[in-house]
Amino acid sequence: MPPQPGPNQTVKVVLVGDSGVGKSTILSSYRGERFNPCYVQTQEREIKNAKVQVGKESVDLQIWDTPGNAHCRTITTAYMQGDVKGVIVVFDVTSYDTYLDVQHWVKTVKQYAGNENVKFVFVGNKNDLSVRRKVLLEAGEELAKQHNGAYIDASAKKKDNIDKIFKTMAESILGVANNTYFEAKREPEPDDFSRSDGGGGGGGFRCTVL
Ligand SMILES: Nc1nc2c(ncn2[C@@H]2O[C@H](COP(=O)(O)OP(=O)(O)OP(=O)(O)O)[C@@H](O)[C@H]2O)c(=O)[nH]1
Ligand SMILES: [Mg+2]
Repeated sequence: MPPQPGPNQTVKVVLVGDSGVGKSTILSSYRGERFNPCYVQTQEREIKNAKVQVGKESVDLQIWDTPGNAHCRTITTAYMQGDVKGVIVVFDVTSYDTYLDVQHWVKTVKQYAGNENVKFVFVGNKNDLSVRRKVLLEAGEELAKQHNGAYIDASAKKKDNIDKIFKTMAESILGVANNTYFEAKREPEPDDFSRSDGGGGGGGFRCTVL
């Protein structure tokens, strides 16, 4: 097994999932930005850095937000290359298709990431839309079991469990996570967050309220 990254090392984490599931909104929510109901489709990758505290240690995550659009998937596979330590796979709990597509994303990661020890955190986003919910919590937890990762039920809109996504990923990379983490009722700690200058375009051209 390759050595685990030590504290204060920058590690690459990629956010993937179908278009519209809320990847960019999760990231902006984590940064403390206001929820934007307007859909601005990601066209290229955007990179943001987050320092996440795990106990007395901190991990610098370099988070790559990728476009879910099927037309951009060749580019997205390129973003998965390099030394990827963790992948956050997002689906929309109101769309069963986006849940089914998680398997496609996992397969693509395994094919391109070049790191068989890559850590997975699965996120069922938009859990604020409970009336429209199609994917049960248990189905999300099943993904975590199947791929030896963690599952987090979240809402970027309500900022519910958003800190936990990145904290779980950091813990997992440091090798201190356990699969019951998401059930633990820990208070989120303030994370230092800064935007890097490596950002590509986030410039979308559509504005659709889903
Ligand atoms: N109700 C609700 N809407 C959300 C939530 N998260 C995101 N959205 C909305 O869903 C739409 C798509 O969100 P994005 O973050 O742009 O989705 P994305 O996965 O980055 O999409 P691509 O960039 O095309 O891959 C936007 O209109 C958001 O406002 C959530 O937790 N709840
Ligand atoms: Mg996006």
